[in-house]
Amino acid sequence: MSQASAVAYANIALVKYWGKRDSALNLPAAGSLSLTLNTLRTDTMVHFDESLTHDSFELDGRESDPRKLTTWLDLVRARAKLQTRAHVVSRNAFPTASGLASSASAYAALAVAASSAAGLSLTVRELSELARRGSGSAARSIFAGFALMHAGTKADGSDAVAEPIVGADDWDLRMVIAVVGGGKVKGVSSRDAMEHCAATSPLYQAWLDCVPNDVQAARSAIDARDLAALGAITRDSAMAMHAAAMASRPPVRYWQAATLRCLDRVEELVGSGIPAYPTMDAGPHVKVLTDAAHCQEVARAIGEIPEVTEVKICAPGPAAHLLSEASD
Ligand code: 2P0
Repeated sequence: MSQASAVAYANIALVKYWGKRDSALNLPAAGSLSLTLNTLRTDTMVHFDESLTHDSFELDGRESDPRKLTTWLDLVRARAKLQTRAHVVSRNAFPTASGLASSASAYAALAVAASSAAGLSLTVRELSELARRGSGSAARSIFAGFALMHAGTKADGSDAVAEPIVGADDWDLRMVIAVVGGGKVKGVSSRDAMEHCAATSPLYQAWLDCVPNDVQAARSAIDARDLAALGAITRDSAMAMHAAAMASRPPVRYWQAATLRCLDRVEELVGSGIPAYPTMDAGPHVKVLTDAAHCQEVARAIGEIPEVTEVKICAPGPAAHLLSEASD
């Protein structure tokens, strides 16, 4: 009987991940680059309990279907040579499965908690790989601040891991998140959407062709602390990803009318000289990259849009970490 608790924070990709080279091992088709945020937090407790006959999963106070979790926990059990079932309790400090990157913080927190509870002592690289098996973006949430995810080339996926590039304290940017439509659960999962896009979108290959240059340019912009350069890549990568998704047959469209209103408002801000660069994930919400000096003004401007139900200002956030050591 062994238990551990961990916390992890969601990340928002500045250069997006959209498409896989292997679905079974969840290997990305291209690299990506992200910023871990300080407020989108998941707390997870894992308890391997001899008295259980199956895994149980409580998410945000409700019993949830444990099937996907069991498949992932089997990886941990195989590595730890363990048969024991687990009780998992997880809580998100933000809407689940709505395009606010809840699976990223979820599987990063799970990787840290479950490996510790199982008695494993994994390196951060191994934690990143384990988190990736649950959700591609989770590999990046193992790390603080800016993280670079490698597509890797190995068939076993051991090189498809993230690495930290610039820490949370090393560049004081802000991500302003406009929650559109109350953060309701999205219609089509990003996993299904990216598979459908890869299979049917005439723009999918063009999208993949953009990514290596965008990752390289984003790295250079981060090294130079050049917000205008990083912001332009952030905006362009998101638009290219959504263009590829929208060109799927039938289309995958996460945008709502309020999404466009947010993008219009961001353009107005840019027109008045404010650094504001939008990005969007598998949901209608708009996230705006800006700096500490302008984040309040950006938040006020997009908060005025009627369908924007909540605005969060996030700063670079910490790495996933244990809250309590494993105990017997
Ligand atoms: C990203 N997204 O880079 C991209 C941009 C959504 C849009 O990673 O299938 O839950 O579990 O590996 O990580 C969301 O997809 O996908 C995502 P899986 P994941 O953040």
